[in-house]
Amino acid sequence: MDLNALKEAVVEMQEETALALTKQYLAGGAAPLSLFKAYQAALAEIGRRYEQEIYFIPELIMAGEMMNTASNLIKPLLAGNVGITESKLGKVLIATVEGDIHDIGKDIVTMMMDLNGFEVKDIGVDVPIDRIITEAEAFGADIIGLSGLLSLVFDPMKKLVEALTAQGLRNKYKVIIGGGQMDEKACAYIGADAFTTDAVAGVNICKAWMG
Ligand code: B12
Repeated sequence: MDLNALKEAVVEMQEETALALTKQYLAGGAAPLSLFKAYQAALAEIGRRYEQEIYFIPELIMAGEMMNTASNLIKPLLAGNVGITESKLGKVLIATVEGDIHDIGKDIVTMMMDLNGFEVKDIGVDVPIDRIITEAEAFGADIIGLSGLLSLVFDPMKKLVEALTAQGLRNKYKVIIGGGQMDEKACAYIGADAFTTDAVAGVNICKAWMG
């Protein structure tokens, strides 16, 4: 199914068309995940236009709202596709780190982890690194998942990994970082075990870690 019309409508801020197309594609049997991908690609393009000063904050806000509306339609369909898993694969603590309030990607990956058999605790946005560590300890996490969309999160993420090492906890946790800005270089700088810009790929990395 060609989802370009949907991507185009989102990029062009045609809220009603985007919603109508989302419903139409879902009714027509489009894979729910492919719709998420179309929205993610559209939001990346909106981000580029923001950078070029073609779009401004109101467009970013509207993009977030369109994505949230779509998520609410798509999520129940994903849940229906996957059976409830009795025994959990492992525990993942997820947070968007301090300084950053972007939560759309975090919420998607939290849902995908949950649907794929992980026990997930999402402790929200703008979370100080000390609290992330305390919560991971209390939850008994196997994996710490950090979300961040702003490049200013690289430093707090790096500090978190350093704090784990200083407290003798580094080997206790796998650390995965996600968000549109993440790449190999950021991952090496931060000292994380893996990075991803895709929720499904992130789930697969975590599954591989848990054997
Ligand atoms: C929507 C949006 C907003 C909304 C956020 C709404 C919300 N509730 O989240 C609002 C309007 C609030 C916003 C605010 C700002 N934003 Co903004 N925003 C965006 C935009 C357009 C889309 C982000 C998004 O939701 N993408 C869709 C999701 C699904 O993708 P994703 O987050 O990458 O997540 C996927 C994967 O990365 C992965 N993933 C994500 N997290 C994790 C974690 C783990 C553990 C794993 C495994 C996987 C994973 O799974 C997801 C699904 O596949 C981006 C553009 C872009 N290129 O990303 C800019 C962008 C991130 N914003 C930007 C900026 C500058 C800002 C502001 C500073 C603007 C301002 N001057 O006020 C503020 C910052 C506020 C703050 N302190 O955080 C810049 C950041 C630039 C930089 N290098 O730092 C971007 C890149 C735009 C740009 N190109 O300039 N923004």
